[in-house]
Amino acid sequence: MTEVAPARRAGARLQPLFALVLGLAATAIVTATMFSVTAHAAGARPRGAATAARVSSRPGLRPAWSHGATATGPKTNSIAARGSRTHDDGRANFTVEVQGVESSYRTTPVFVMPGEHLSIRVTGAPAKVQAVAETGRLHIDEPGVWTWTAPTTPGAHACIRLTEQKRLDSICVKAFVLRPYHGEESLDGFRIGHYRRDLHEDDPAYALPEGFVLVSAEDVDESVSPHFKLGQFLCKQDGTYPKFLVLKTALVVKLEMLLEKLARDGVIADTLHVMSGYRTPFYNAAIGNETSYSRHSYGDAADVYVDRDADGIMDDIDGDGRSSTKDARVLYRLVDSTFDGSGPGRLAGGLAIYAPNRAHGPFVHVDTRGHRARW
Ligand SMILES: [Ca+2]
Ligand SMILES: [Ca+2]
Repeated sequence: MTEVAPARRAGARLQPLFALVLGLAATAIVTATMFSVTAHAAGARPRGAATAARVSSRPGLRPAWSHGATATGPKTNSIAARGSRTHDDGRANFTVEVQGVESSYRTTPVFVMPGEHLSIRVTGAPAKVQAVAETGRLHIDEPGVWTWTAPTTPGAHACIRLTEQKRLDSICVKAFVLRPYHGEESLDGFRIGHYRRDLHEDDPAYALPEGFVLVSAEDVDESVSPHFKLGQFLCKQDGTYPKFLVLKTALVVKLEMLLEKLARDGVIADTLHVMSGYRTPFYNAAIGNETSYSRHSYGDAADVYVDRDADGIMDDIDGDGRSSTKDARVLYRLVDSTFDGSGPGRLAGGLAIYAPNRAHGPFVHVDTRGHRARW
């Protein structure tokens, strides 16, 4: 099922330990491939329904990833007492380009239609890169360029693992196979609402989503990148699993880059709190938004803040002793100075500060609509 890049012709020169590692890896690859083939043969993905009751019976349970990054030591969110932690940026020593977005994050998500042909290109690797897919079909087009054909099962997700052969650093391009969408008001009982069919300002970024990520209860903790989980982007509306969302690779990459920027300024956080990621048009209207064109409904927007102590409000990252709009302004400046619209187009987008009110603390809205927007 899985076609891989030809191995380096160095068998005779392999050191015994390296050969052992390769042997174990090959065994694991074969096992993983067999497993996924078996799962597909069974035609089943019974994960959502089986566990929905367990999860819904625990309302208010905060997922582990939403808790503060500072797991040890006294709780603090002041800039003066951040300690000596370092930020693991989760970057590999080479870069992958998928769907027009470049990323060197060791987990990089990509969202594909059933049976879609996905082009994967590697740049900057110090040695030959080998690719192995857990499922689907992988074809090497030329050195460093592959075409992966997604399985036809909506809801499947699989790693296409790219490994450079010098230091064995690797990137998992984690492909999520979308459930095709044609404007239905709900999917498997999960309310979507209505997308407008007329494009806002003729911008194709406002086209009807072609598909949705199916999120079972187990998928909530699925990593989409080194510091973000799929569940962080779920719409906050009620409903049982499976749930559905739209998410864009560029948004996840942008949020990872923002975490790196924060770390360079001394604010080390394991993730950003995503107060609002994907919003169904149904939910967006229900919370009182009058626009039908929120970027949240297109999967490329997130309202975020730093919340290492998990108290539900922005941390005091400017060190003035309190949480306020000034802390959101720190995030704003970092985004504004990094993604000014003149850089990679896929990462350019909207940015706004929101002051605290009775319903929420301060936060910033970040999106990757493809061009600069401020309000
Ligand atoms: Ca906090
Ligand atoms: Ca502050």
